[in-house]
Amino acid sequence: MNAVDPHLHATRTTCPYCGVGCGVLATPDGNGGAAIAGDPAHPANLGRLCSKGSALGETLSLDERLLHPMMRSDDGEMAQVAWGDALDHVAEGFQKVVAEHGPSAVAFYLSGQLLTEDYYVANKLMKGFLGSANVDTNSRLCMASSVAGHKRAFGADTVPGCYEDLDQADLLVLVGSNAAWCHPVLYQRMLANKQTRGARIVVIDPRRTDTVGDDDLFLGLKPGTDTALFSGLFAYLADNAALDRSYIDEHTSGFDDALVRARTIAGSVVATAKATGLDEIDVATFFQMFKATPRVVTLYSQGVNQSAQGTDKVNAILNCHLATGRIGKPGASPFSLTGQPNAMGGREVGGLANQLAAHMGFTPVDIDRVRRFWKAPHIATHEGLKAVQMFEAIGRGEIRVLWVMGTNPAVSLPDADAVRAALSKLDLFVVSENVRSNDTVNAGAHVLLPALAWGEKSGTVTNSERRVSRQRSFLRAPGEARPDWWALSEVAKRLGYGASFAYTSAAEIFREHAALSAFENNGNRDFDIGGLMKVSDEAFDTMAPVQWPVREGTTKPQARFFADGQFYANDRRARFIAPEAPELRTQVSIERPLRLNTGRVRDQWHTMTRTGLSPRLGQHIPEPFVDIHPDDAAQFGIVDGGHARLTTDYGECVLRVIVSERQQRGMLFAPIHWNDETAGFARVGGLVAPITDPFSGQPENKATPVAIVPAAFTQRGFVLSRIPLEMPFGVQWARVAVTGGVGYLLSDSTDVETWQNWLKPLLGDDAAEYEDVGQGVYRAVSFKDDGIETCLFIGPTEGALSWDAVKELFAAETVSDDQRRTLLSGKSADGAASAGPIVCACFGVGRNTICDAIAAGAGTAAEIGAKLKAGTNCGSCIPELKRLIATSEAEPDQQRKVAAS
Ligand SMILES: Nc1nc2c(c(=O)[nH]1)N[C@H]1C(S)=C(S)[C@@H](COP(=O)(O)OP(=O)(O)OC[C@H]3O[C@@H](n4cnc5c(=O)[nH]c(N)nc54)[C@H](O)[C@@H]3O)O[C@H]1N2
Ligand SMILES: Nc1nc2c(c(=O)[nH]1)N[C@H]1C(S)=C(S)[C@@H](COP(=O)(O)OP(=O)(O)OC[C@H]3O[C@@H](n4cnc5c(=O)[nH]c(N)nc54)[C@H](O)[C@@H]3O)O[C@H]1N2
Ligand code: SF4
Ligand SMILES: [Mo]
Repeated sequence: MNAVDPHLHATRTTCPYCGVGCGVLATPDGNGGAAIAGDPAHPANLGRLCSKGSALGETLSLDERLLHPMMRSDDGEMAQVAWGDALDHVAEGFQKVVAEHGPSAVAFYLSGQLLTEDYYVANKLMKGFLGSANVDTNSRLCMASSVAGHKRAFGADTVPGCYEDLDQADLLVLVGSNAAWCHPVLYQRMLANKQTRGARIVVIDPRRTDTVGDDDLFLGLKPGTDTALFSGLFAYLADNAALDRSYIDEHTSGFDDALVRARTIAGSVVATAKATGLDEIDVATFFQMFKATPRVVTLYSQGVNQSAQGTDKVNAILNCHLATGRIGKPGASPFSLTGQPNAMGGREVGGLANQLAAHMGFTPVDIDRVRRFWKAPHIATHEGLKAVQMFEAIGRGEIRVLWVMGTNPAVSLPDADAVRAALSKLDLFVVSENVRSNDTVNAGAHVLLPALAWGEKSGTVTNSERRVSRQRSFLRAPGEARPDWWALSEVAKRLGYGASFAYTSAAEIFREHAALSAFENNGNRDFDIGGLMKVSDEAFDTMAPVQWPVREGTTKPQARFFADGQFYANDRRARFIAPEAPELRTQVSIERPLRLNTGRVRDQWHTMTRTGLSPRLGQHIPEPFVDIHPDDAAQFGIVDGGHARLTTDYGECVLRVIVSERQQRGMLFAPIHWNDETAGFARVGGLVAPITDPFSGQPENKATPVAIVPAAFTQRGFVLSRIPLEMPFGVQWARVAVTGGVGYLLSDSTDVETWQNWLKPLLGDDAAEYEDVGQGVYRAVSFKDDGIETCLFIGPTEGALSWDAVKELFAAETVSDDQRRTLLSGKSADGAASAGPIVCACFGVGRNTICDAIAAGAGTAAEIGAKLKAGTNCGSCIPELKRLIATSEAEPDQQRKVAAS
């Protein structure tokens, strides 16, 4: 089943990160690693990969992996146990609590990073056999508002368009999407369209991100005001004869009411500008462009979904596309960009608490249909609790047993401190994981079940354009790791449901899932892959990426939905929705004068359990930070490069400061990635308000009222080590992978002696130390064999050394005598300047090298590319290259200063 021999030829598989769903060719090296390349035959990427995908080979180490089932004993220690014992314990726990407290006292919390087959089995077990719909997923934090918006408008959760639309559009509107960093391969596709066909790009985001190109229209609106912008657009289209009247009349309902509402929210360009904080001229330009361009794709992501009015934002966008009939046509469609590799697969199986299965809901007819198909003894008859409410119910003791699979809620849910506290109250807390340690595991898990990871697991995922692709194993299952579907099926057997969970392969589960999608479908449900329900094991193994629907008996592919106006409501019409006027549900105040926006950086993935292992990816942005506008920084006494303490009603953290004009006044931005495993005091999820959208239940992750004050530290430094180390308490630290080990960036206000005492047990016989007592500088290096084993550099914050030169020596296997002598100076032995922080992750090109090339005459990103290759693979760093060129023109010395900080 999972005893795959490592075959040394390339395996076609799919990237485990974002929803673009790029095809990957993985060639195992026979030692547990693999060479990674883009799959030229995969329609999502045609051979391209972004920095994260390219670095997948650096994330395959088993060092941090959970390889055996573990159980907490009575003395609180985790100990390895046999699979059978762990599974017995889990089954008994579920059985006992269901018997005593009913099925609503148990829950699963799943993930858009599971395979469809894992997801299907989990959903079937909980909703069909345990009798509860308490199955929710991190997709609640991600896609739920799009799902709810689609269902309200289309009668089904359908993504109408496909990636080819991005090549064919003349106008690409990105709303709340930083695609340059979060969907890089698709973003490159959009840029190619811009370059070859002249497509225009509009970016709607409170921050000027790297997604905004020089000649793009950037609408830096006030947070949460997207509904006003698209209401204004709707009214403008109506007032300027831009409607598709026949489409509206024949295929939709609710137009008049929705238009009346749009007019009350923002009935003119002037009113729209006022409601959004934008310039009238920019609003008018955008409206005019949208009106004049039939081929328009509006792409939206977390700036839309993660909002207390996310569903209304989605519908405000869909209204404009329905009103112009620009839906499901080549180059003309709304397009929800999905986050995770299998966000879509989760929706297909019904992994959300308010779905049943296969795009069916909790209507009597659907419940009966799914019950008969599954031969389910205890079918759930009503919706379960959505993520935020689920964890609140855990906190109140109403849910007593929880199985978490493939997600790290102690980091990623809002009000994450409360989540952690809730987890510690569970009677039984089961975690299926790839890693031995993360914030959720450490929040008091009773049972840990080792799951196969990417490269080992095998099944299917569905990307943003409804394309089902295979993830294939190319590495042997390590230790006792097993597929998630296997662990679920084993528990089901122990609960007495063996006959319904007798799966022996992912292919078998996939066939059942496909059969359910077609069961009594008759064209009434969009999700139908009945054409695949008889796929043989061999055909499943070689299955090429395929877009749904794949209806039985039809061979004609269907790339798009709804150009024909046939929707999925009973009357087959789409609905215009009248949204509420935008109004943030939290208020800023004197105590909390700013709003905290949160999101992603280019080279890290979520809670860093995988990208955090890649030295290449650790170089772009090595520590957590907060972006602040210069005027706000001045007002609150915050300095660039210093630290600041952020406080909300829910929690606190301390972050390094970046003062930037790209940030709008009144708002801060902090990345979500760092957590208690990878930093001290930087778990941003602890700050976020647990306010949710009334329709989707999705939390508003992007606008929590916050206070900021300076946090000054007297010392700054770093540690490089072959193995992870525990930092002294109270230190502000951030950990990233470096070549050959781990690196910690440190800030604190203790003294040199504290660090000397901390280091003492780590310094071996062969060590060199340097101390300048007057200056408060201490540097120490311990050697093993011919290389560096551990080193610590600490000194006053002012004038602190960069770690680049030392990192280069740490990476080398042997350090020469000359290098040893100069090491403690922080300079490289040959006196050459270091490459500086890496800008181009694909080719490892540093900022200093790039600045030298600019100084030597490279005046465009293309010229830098020709000289250094930087920016010529995934292209994600091109905006940064352009910025470096612009800054060096303005102020030639500025770059060196930045690089030295
Ligand atoms: N590098 C990287 N890529 C990823 C991921 C990752 O962790 N790292 N995660 C994947 C996942 S799961 C997801 S969901 C996607 C997310 O992809 P994106 O949605 O593109 O990423 P975010 O950074 O969360 O947020 C997008 C933007 O929304 C903006 N925003 C905030 N408030 C508002 C608002 O009120 N209106 C508008 N219009 N914009 C607003 C933010 O400023 C931010 O720039 O990325 C996927 N890709
Ligand atoms: N403030 C704020 N919070 C956010 C967001 C935001 O923008 N702002 N974004 C939200 C969004 S969109 C998302 S998607 C979430 C993501 O947040 P999470 O889902 O919590 O983050 P991950 O780090 O992806 O967690 C995945 C975990 O599953 C494990 N894993 C990976 N593959 C498998 C597998 O096959 N089986 C098993 N059993 N385990 C596996 C990994 O080791 C890791 O621990 O964060 C959400 N939280
Ligand atoms: S864009 Fe990057 S992260 Fe997303 S699927 Fe492609 S290679 Fe993976
Ligand atoms: Mo997501």
